[in-house]
Parts: sequence; C-alpha cells; structure tokens
Amino acid sequence: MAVHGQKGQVEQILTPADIRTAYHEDPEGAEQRLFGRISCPDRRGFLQNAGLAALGAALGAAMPFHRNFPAGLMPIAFAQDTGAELMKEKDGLTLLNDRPLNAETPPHLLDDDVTPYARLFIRSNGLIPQTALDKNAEDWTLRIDGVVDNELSLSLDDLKNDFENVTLALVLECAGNGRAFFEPGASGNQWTVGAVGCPEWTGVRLRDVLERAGVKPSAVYTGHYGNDVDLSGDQDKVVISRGVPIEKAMEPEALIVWAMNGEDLPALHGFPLRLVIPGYPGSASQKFLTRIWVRDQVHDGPKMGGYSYRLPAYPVAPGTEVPEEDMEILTVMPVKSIVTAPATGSNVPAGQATEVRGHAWAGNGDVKAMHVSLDFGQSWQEATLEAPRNKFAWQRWRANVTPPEKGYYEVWARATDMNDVMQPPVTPGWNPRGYGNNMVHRIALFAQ
Ligand SMILES: Nc1nc2c(c(=O)[nH]1)N[C@H]1C(S)=C(S)[C@@H](COP(=O)(O)O)O[C@H]1N2
Ligand SMILES: [Mo]
Repeated sequence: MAVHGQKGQVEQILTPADIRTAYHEDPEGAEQRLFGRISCPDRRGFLQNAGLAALGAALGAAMPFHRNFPAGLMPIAFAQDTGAELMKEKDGLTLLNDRPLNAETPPHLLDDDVTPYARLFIRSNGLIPQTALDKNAEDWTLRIDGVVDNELSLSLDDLKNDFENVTLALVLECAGNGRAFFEPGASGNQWTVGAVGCPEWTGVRLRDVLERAGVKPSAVYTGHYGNDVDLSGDQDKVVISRGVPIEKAMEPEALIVWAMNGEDLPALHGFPLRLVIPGYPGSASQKFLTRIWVRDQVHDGPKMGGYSYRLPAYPVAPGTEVPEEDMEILTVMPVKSIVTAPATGSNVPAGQATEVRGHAWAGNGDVKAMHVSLDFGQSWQEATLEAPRNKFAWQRWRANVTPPEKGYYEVWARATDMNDVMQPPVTPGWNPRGYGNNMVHRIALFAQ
C-alpha cells in the first residue's frame, strides 16, 4: 500500500496489518495519513476530517478523544496482531492467555462427536502469521528436504491434485492438558481438561508425500516448520519446531491437512496447511506448515530440548529438580477420557437413571474399556463404548447412573487402553513442566 498519501487523503480502508507495516516502514507518513498531522508533539490534535474518517474506518469506531491522542503513538489496537479478534468466532471457550492466544473448551461444550471449529481449543506459541489472518495462500509452498532423494516444493494444488485425499476424525490434544492439577504447580498454560478436540481433517498422508520425496535409509526423525512469528516480532526467530520419529510420520493417520470439518483451515488452527499427527502431543501437529526437514538424527528445533515436552526417565517425587540429561521426549499420549454430559454441578433425579456420556481416546490406538463410578471409586460399572470412526478418533461412551438417594455425588470416568493401562484416580507421574496428566475426570451431580 502507499504510505505517503497526501495529507488527509483517504485512498482505501486500511487493515491493522497495513497500519503496522506503515508505522514500521514510515512512521511519519503513516501518522500523517491516519491523523492528518506529522509526528511533532506541538502539533498534536489536528485530526482533519479525512484523517478522522480513515482512522475511524481502520479502527472500526470513531475516536471521541482524538484530540488527546499523543503524536507519534500508534493506536494499541494496531499493535502486533495476536489473532485475539478471532476469539469472537469461538463459543464459550475459556481464555488462558491473549498473547500468545491460548484458550480451552469447558468439557460440557465438547459433547459433539466431531468437534466444531467454534469449540476447538487454541494453542499458540507465537503470533498468528499475517498470511493466516489474511487467508492468503497464493504463493504457499511446502518444502520437503533433508535426507531425501528429491527435495520437493509443493503448492497447495500439488498436494490436492497429486496425492490421494483423505478425511479422518483425529484427536488433537495439547501435552499440557491437565497441567493445572499438578502439585506443586508447573509453569505454562494452566489447562484443566479442555485442551483437546476431535475435528474431521482433510488432506493427504504425510507418508505419501515423504515417499514421493524418497526418504533415505538414514532418516530417523522429521523436523516441522511453520511461518508464525515470535512474540518479539523477530521474523527470523523460529517459534516452535518439533518432529516425530520417522516410523510415526509413516503411519497412515499422520496427515498434512488443508481443511477442518470441510472448510479451509481457520487462521487460528494453521491456515493454509498443518500437520495432524494423532496420538502424539499436539505440538507435533505443526500449524502454518512450510517445511518438513527429514533428519538423520533426532530433531533439535526449538522446544525439542531441555524440559520442553519431556518427562523424567524415571518416576520422581513431586517437586524434584530433575537434571536435564535425565529428561526424555514425550511421545505417545496416555489413555484418557472426559465427561461431556451432564455438565458438572447439574441437578439430576434421585432414584432414577441419568445418562452420563463423553469421549475416550488413547495415544496407542483404540480404547478397550470404559468405566464409571458414582461412589468415589469404590465400585465401577462398565460403560458402553463405541468403536472409533477411524483409528485415533475419540470414542463415544455412555452409562446410566442412579443416585440411590438425594445428595451430592461425583461421576468419575476411567478409560482403559489396549494394554490394560488405566487412567489413575489422582495425578500421575509428576514432571517439571506438567505434561501428560490423564487422571480420571470427575463431575459433580446433585440428586434431588
Ligand atoms: N506453527 C505452530 N504450530 C503449532 C503450535 C504453534 O504455536 N505454532 N502449537 C502447537 C501446540 S503446542 C498444539 S497443542 C497444537 C494446537 O493446535 P490448535 O491451536 O489448532 O488447537 O498446535 C501445535 N502446532
Ligand atoms: Mo500443546
């Protein structure tokens, strides 16, 4: 856009991104354009009509106190875009942090078999990239390089046209889901139970793309890159770059996707392209995907090392300082379930059956059994458990519980994976960053 517009001239409606760029490249020109004045403290307050109109259009509102607005300041509404605007497209999510943008879903809003966009948690480590905010995928390319026979550079059309398209419902769960319950606490977003969802994703198998590139026998790991921007604004800093063992990347459910629930990927969830690698920490599912680097060693991108997404190699007492070299990469996510109905705190009839239901999933494949308890774990009754729509989709479970008399009850829900490993009733293996908490989900019921 032209930033040297004539004083007061309104050429077009400016987006916040235009304004940020304009202030960055030519603050005086930008200010003159917006306010009809130059950055000079003694000449403040002269907002001319056309300048006011341009500013109002860009802000989406008039600025009644414009005369007091100091010269040389950029309206904070135009400061680095975190994507927070897009929260209005979400339904009932709990905001944990607005910079970077992180929000989780209350469990009673996760009842759908396929999680709608409005109810999918958001986990950002950096800023939502401008290409995503603008929904601009024109020149998007995905590069496949590293230990491959042929480096590839694929456009979205190449991906869509040259490989078999697949649609799968796949669980995406943040490794830190449940962190809030660790004691002592761990730093990071205090996710409770709602950093999980199971949308339907459309794309191509990562395996098919890697095979087209020809993975060399020396390949052991992938390394994933996206174009999101660090919170500092430093364009060259990689926000997060994780990877998975090559065997995991080759699983048929590991996808490169451009659509969620039949629509282009939303900006918040990785437009125009992302990975979905189910069964592994959500962090493996790189958003805004630009590059997959096939490595002949374990990937060492930002957030692969140190304490990030790592667990102590041996059980430790809560609060233990674990040496860095004793930390191991968290790979397969543990078996887990949630109660999605009724909502916690609901009133239910005493002496009558009430249906409780939810979903169960496990990082190593199908969930084998689901149980609920109404007496604080003393006895457990088996719930019905549906088969997943496809591997790594969550599984619907239902049970009828009958509170014998009026009073306070809790439903505890416990899934068992294919190796007979169950969710624990209390927080499992404490770890410094609070990953992998798969303790049973409890809801309160008041029988009347
Ligand atoms: N480029 C990029 N990819 C990313 C992230 C990120 O910050 N940047 N966050 C990761 C983490 S930690 C999680 S849990 C999932 C969250 O995906 P969602 O925001 O679509 O729910 O995306 C992963 N992919
Ligand atoms: Mo995450």
